Amino acid sequence: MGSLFPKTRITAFAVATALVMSACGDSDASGAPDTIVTSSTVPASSSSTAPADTTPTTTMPAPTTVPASTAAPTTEAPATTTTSPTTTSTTAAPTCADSGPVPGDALGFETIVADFDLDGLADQLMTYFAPTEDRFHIRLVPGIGGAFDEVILGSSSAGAVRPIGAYDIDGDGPLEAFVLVGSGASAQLVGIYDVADCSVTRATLDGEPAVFAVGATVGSMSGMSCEGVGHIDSVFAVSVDGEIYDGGFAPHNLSGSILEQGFGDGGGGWGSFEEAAEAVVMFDCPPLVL
Ligand SMILES: [Ca+2]
Ligand SMILES: [Ca+2]
Repeated sequence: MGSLFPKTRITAFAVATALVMSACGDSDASGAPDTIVTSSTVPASSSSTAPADTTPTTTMPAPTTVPASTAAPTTEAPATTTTSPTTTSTTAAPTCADSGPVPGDALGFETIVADFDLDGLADQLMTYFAPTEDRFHIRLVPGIGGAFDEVILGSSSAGAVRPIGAYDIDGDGPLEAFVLVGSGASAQLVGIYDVADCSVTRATLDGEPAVFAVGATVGSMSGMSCEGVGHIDSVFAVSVDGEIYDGGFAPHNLSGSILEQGFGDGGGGWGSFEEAAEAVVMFDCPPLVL
């Protein structure tokens, strides 16, 4: 029976059984899917679309070059000297606000680098663990300077957390980020962040932080695919008897940081657990471009 699922699969997930049993493609035994690389196929052609939205919420450094002479007006001073303000109105390069340093006890830094906002400057996106909070943080260090930092809701020391990729999900040019936000018994949990010039925003689905599971248990398995244009697909297969699995996919459209599930296809005979896992349990998104 022909598969309705039109996805190609990445080689990292080609060995289905091994992937599934190890909770999703962890060939290097790192506890996370094998997906990230540098250099890639993120569509460079879209680079012409300037980052539409945000003029960076810049804290333009006030011109500190106040002529010292004007501060202390000596009344008899020749007018000529005071009226030569050396106002070097050099337009200071815009920069982002800085949310402050990371906690001193922070550990477990994981970083990816990409030009998320297409301004020509490499931006760093990192995660780290804050022991005193028992939470992971996500931190954006834009190429233009500054830093944005916030807690990854729901994270704890029990889960694997790290950024794993970037892709223009909504097709507007700037990249969105994939971040491992936790792990279950047999799956890795992937969240999506909308990356703006100076901040990141967790994508939501039905008002809650969106989580995509990549993994499998008997009776149910799922993965993610970036093959579609302008959306991301959740792919899945389920079985009522634990032997024959039916697969399908559900597109998720992204608008800003809001995901909405579209109409997919839930039919298709995948056959055995192993066959279904090979087709479904994957994180099929392009590796990073730098
Ligand atoms: Ca940039
Ligand atoms: Ca985008």
